[in-house]
Amino acid sequence: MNDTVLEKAKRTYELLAADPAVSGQAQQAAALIEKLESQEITVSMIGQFKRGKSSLSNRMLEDEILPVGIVPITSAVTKVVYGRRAAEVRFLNGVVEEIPFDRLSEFISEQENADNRLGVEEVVLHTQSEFLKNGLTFVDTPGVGSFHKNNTETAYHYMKESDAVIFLLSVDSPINQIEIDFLQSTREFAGKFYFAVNKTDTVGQADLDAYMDYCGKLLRHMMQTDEIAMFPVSAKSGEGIDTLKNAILRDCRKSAGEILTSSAEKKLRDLIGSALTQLDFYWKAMNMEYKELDDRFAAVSDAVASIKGRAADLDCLFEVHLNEMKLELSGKVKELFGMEYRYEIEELPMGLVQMDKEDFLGQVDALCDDLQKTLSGILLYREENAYAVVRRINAINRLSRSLRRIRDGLA
Ligand SMILES: Nc1nc2c(ncn2[C@@H]2O[C@H](COP(=O)(O)OP(=O)(O)OP(=O)(O)O)[C@@H](O)[C@H]2O)c(=O)[nH]1
Ligand SMILES: [Mg+2]
Repeated sequence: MNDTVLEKAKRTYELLAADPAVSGQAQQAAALIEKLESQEITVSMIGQFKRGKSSLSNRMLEDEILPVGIVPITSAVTKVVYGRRAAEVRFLNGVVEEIPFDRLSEFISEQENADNRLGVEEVVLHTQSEFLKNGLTFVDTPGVGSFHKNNTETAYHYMKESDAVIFLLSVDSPINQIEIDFLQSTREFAGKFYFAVNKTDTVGQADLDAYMDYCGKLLRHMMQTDEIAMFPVSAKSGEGIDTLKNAILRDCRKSAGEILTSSAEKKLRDLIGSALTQLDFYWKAMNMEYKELDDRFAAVSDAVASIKGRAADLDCLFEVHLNEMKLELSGKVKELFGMEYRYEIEELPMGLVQMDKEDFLGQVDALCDDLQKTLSGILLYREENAYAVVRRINAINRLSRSLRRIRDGLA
């Protein structure tokens, strides 16, 4: 069964990779293929802020590694995998830095890294937890709905990567609209749901029963199924944790393929949808007034000139600057043309190899020139040759049709 969705993902990748107009989606398809081939499941802890996600994660991992607290805390996606105890911070600019565990909150707490001013992309922790032994990746995420909008955005953005989710509720607060909205979005991507109800230590049995009954009905209605898996737990006392862990491990053993297939089909549907939206945009761009396109291309030229000017003045950390320039150019294309134009961001472990300046300037030039050439090509900017125009229009039509066919074949 997995083969089918894997084949569809591969076919999608081939189609997308052949057209630079959808390079962002091609990268996503490549990541999806890698995930399906590795057959490794990602289980994410998600929910509203302060439900106890990090506390419950610590309990499940039997290691007090994640910072917890009374105010909004978690601000970065934190992945946990099996291995010798170590922590690494991955920055948006590609730099990867190993840090001691006692410095974690500098990078993943809202208080110490407000609005993610340090540019953390994610943190990866390695610990020898039994729960992770069979290759499961566990992820703690920022909570949605707090004053800190960047945390909500990070959580929404990240949930697209989860295969299975532990959706954390808390017995001291019935499910609310913020949680309902978040759950509706998550349904579009995850293949399996575990609804954990935390803080059971704070109520008596009668109140807990009433809560489970009320939320159970609501969740069955929202998920349109009677098979809702609900787990009352207390991160504080440890009650119910083993039942939750065992259910997840049993499913990972018995139905990993099914969970991955279901989540991969949803992800493939989403990325095809986003590629089609992008192709739609080209129609609009091709029909734009010359003046409007001229202005946008002039803005690209300005951005390129500014990058080249800055590059000439730099004298160290060339690899980091090159990655940052790629991110800057992607941002500019998004801003001017509304499209995802992504580059491979090279990973840079600390103690990077020093690129020399000549090589760096050559790469900056190539990056800038390629972007202008590609944009002109895909948007047919000032293209006088009618044959080239027809060929491009046909290519976009063919690509859209093929993508729609794959999407229609998904469950
Ligand atoms: N009584 C009780 N308190 C809990 C339990 N789990 C967590 N808490 C408390 O709830 C508060 C929030 O815990 P966190 O684990 O930081 O919550 P979070 O969901 O990770 O919060 P954000 O990262 O800000 O989204 C802390 O004060 C915890 O001590 C529980 O099972 N029982
Ligand atoms: Mg947290």
